[in-house]
Amino acid sequence: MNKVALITGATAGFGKAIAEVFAKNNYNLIITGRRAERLSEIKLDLESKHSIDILTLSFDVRNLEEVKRSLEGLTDEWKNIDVLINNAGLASGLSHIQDGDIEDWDKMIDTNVKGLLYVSKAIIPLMVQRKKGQIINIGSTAGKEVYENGNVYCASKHAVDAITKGMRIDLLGTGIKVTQIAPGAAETEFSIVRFHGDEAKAKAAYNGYEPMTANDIAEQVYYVTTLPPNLCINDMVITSLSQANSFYIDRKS
Ligand code: NDP
Ligand code: 8X3
Repeated sequence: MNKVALITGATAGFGKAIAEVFAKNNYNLIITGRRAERLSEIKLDLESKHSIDILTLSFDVRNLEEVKRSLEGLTDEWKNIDVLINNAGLASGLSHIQDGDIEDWDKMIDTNVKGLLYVSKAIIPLMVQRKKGQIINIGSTAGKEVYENGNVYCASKHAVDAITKGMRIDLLGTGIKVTQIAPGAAETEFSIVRFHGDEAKAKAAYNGYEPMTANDIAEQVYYVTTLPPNLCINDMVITSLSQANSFYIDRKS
């Protein structure tokens, strides 16, 4: 029987690539995101290529009632989730704290921190009951170092770092693995969203060096699920060769 993975934010970027890699490895998938049409397209595409089933659930992770309605009623076929990938997230705006936009701050904290918690709260009890499972939280190098203008986004990813450590500690003895993957820069829709749709600014973020791709991250997310049962990767910081951390990038131009 196929294992089951639930991926939040599967309509684009890392989440979509993670869905592709897990599908290739015969996982049945629950894919989520706000853009229902994209979820349907991905389901159609991946089910036609692989012997798997996909359940699409369209909801906003910021809305507790939507999260509960979508995840608390999972049927027996879907509730035995082996891997939960908390990936949905965003940066919104890039400015000094004194110029920050409160709507941007709310969006980042509500999505990256509270959304991750709402989804986890719905799924962890199911894993505890089965005494197995793996939670993979997508953090960031922004959760390791704070950079100029990154203030609230960095805070939200430092929260993901702390929540992941807390989950790992509190779930000791339950059989559940907890892993954070903390990527550096990767070219997805991330920068377009950060710059509120300004594609030129988004492109410029990757000037002079080669960022990672979504597939680079997806392969590592899958890798951390393939360790022997007694091993757990707690934290993986991963960047392209040209990036050492949030501050140092070897830009050729
Ligand atoms: P994308 O913008 O390409 O994808 C983001 C995904 O998150 C989309 O599927 C989007 O779906 C989903 N999402 C955003 N807000 C919500 C919401 N309120 N409810 C439900 N789903 C939501 O970005 P990435 O793939 O790059 O980002 C994925 C994660 O990786 C994020 O947590 C990001 O912070 C993190 N990250 C990204 C890095 C990068 O350089 N790209 C580096 C380090 C970390 P939809 O819009 O359909 O709801
Ligand atoms: C995304 C990477 O460097 O833009 O989390 O913060 S960065």
